[in-house]
Amino acid sequence: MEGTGVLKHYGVLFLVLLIISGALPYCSSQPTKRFQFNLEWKKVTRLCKAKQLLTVNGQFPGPTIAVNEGDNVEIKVNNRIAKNTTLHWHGIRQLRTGWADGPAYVTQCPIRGGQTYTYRFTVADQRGTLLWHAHYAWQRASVYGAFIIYPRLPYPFSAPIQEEIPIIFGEWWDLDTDEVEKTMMATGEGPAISLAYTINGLPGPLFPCSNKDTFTHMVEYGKTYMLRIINAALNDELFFAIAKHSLTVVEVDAAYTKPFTTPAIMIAPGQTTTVLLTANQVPDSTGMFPMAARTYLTSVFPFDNSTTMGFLQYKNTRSTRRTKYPVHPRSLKVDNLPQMEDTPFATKFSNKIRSLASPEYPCNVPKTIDKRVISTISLNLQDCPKNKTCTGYMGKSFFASMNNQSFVRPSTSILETHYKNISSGGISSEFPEKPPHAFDYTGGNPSTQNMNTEFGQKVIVVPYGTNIEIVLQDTSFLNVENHPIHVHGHNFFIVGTGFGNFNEAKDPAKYNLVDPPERNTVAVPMGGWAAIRIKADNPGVWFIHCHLEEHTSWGLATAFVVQNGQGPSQSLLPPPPDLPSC
Ligand SMILES: *[C@@H]1O[C@H](CO)[C@@H](O)[C@H](O)[C@H]1NC(C)=O
Ligand SMILES: *[C@@H]1O[C@H](CO)[C@@H](O)[C@H](O)[C@H]1NC(C)=O
Ligand SMILES: *[C@@H]1O[C@H](CO)[C@@H](O)[C@H](O)[C@H]1NC(C)=O
Ligand SMILES: *[C@@H]1O[C@H](CO)[C@@H](O)[C@H](O)[C@H]1NC(C)=O
Ligand SMILES: *[C@@H]1O[C@H](CO)[C@@H](O)[C@H](O)[C@H]1NC(C)=O
Ligand SMILES: [Cu+2]
Repeated sequence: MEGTGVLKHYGVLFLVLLIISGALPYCSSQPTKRFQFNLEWKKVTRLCKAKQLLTVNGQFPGPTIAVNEGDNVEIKVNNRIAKNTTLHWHGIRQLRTGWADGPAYVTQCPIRGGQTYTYRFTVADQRGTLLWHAHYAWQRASVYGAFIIYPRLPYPFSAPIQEEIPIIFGEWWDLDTDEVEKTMMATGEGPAISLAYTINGLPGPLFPCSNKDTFTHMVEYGKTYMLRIINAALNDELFFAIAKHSLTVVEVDAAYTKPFTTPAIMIAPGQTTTVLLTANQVPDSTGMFPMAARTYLTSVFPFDNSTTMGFLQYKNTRSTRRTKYPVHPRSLKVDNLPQMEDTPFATKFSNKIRSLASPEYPCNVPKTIDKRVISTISLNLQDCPKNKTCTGYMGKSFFASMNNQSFVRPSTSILETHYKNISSGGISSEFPEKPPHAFDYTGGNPSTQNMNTEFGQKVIVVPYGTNIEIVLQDTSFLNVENHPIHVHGHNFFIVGTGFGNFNEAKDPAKYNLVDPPERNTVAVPMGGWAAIRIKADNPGVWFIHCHLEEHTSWGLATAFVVQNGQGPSQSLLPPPPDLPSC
């Protein structure tokens, strides 16, 4: 008896020691959810044409990952194609587990064809809708899916939810998107564009051969539904609305918001928005209400100007046969969908998003900062090297940059370089903290400017616990444009936004330090700026980049290194044994 007591005692002590020493990668009291993702080709037909599509488990969109707050997650990825790949769990904090974050050559080397890698991490202190997607080349064109975190506590809104409806936007390409990127980089031109937007992989009735490829969801009059809206498109911000219905936003990027009602939403690639919808309209005899999404246009580059459409189908109406649409031209109208150029709507919508800031979910925005970095986010037009032919605008090549630094992927993972303390490898900590030349960023005549950029891997390095503010300043080089900037490994607070040039003397006084939105991706206003605050409490290397894939390819990116703090609980874990090597 005494013996077992002592043993028990030692057992507990051992566990306590393990936890204190930080040797346990995650809290062992929580269950582990396991998933198997096979990357494979699958023949998929859309818009009258079949093509081989890169998929996870043959599904398009890919499988949903649904876990509970606090769960440990293991996703075993078997790469069964003759291409490299990596996967990213977009918005997951990855506390101390940067090895599982996914961006190729930033936190890991690619998983090569035939190889396997298991992503292991814990989902802590986040709840709501996120997404996962490939983070290699332009593979996320078809390799994406929902990542849902069910909360530990009841929802902070009272409406009983009848059902959850995923609304995942994507783009349909006839071309191989890896080739689109390669051609773009080789010629210096802008990229080809997609043929259609999709809702849950389906373009809808405005496209040829697509009546059968239309997302339709049955609803019951008087019931409230939770829409988990995800923008997985490659290169386009989108507006979304459902005819005659309003949407109540309750959460963005897996952080609760103060609920507000809106006729439509704007959602940038990488962003997620959870809304409540009450089926409270009187349907006509068809019982159908269309929903639609199209681009929020802020660029002069060629773009996909199509509209994807789906339907809410009210139950118990005369016509419930799916084959009947387009029922009537009138039923294909979504009057509350903003016009493509409606920047006032986009601005008003973004400004309504506020953190819930309740006792259960306090808004932990840093009230003071240790460091402010002001960075331009810009397109560039690079002079063509003598030995190359560039067929971009004016015989030059398009690029993009932050503070005139175009990020070029290194040949090995930056996280590994950092962990092994290798000073070589070309990565430097000298990312400029201010634009190298001050100019009228958003005014002036851009065509008279020198729009060249510099190439490399300059990163921002901060000690553990730093409160850092990053001001993202759009420029008018080529065109002013809305850029969705995504930060890995941290949520941030959008404390201020504005049009024109950021004024360091005046604008900080107007910041919202009470209930600013908490996100992982900020849509920086076109011709304007956004100030974000981050508590750098996650040791590792974290990619910061534009979530328009074309801009990432052109170099609109950097990385942010958070050094280890005190002791194991503030230190990056060792790399897992199956981490791919370069
Ligand atoms: C979309 O663009 C195409 C090609 O540039 C053009 O022919 C068409 O009229 C445009 N459609 C809309 C709705 O603007
Ligand atoms: C062009 O010249 C640069 C050096 O000036 C060299 O690094 C590059 O490999 C050359 N490219 C081709 C296609 O010859
Ligand atoms: C990393 O390198 C720096 C500079 O060479 C050195 O001061 C530091 O002690 C090294 N750290 C480790 C963990 O090796
Ligand atoms: C960016 O760097 C290039 C190359 O060094 C230089 O020519 C250009 O003037 C710089 N532009 C800005 C805005 O700093
Ligand atoms: C795949 O990744 C490995 C490791 O970085 C690299 O050596 C190889 O060239 C890549 N393959 C392709 C086709 O890019
Ligand atoms: Cu961008």
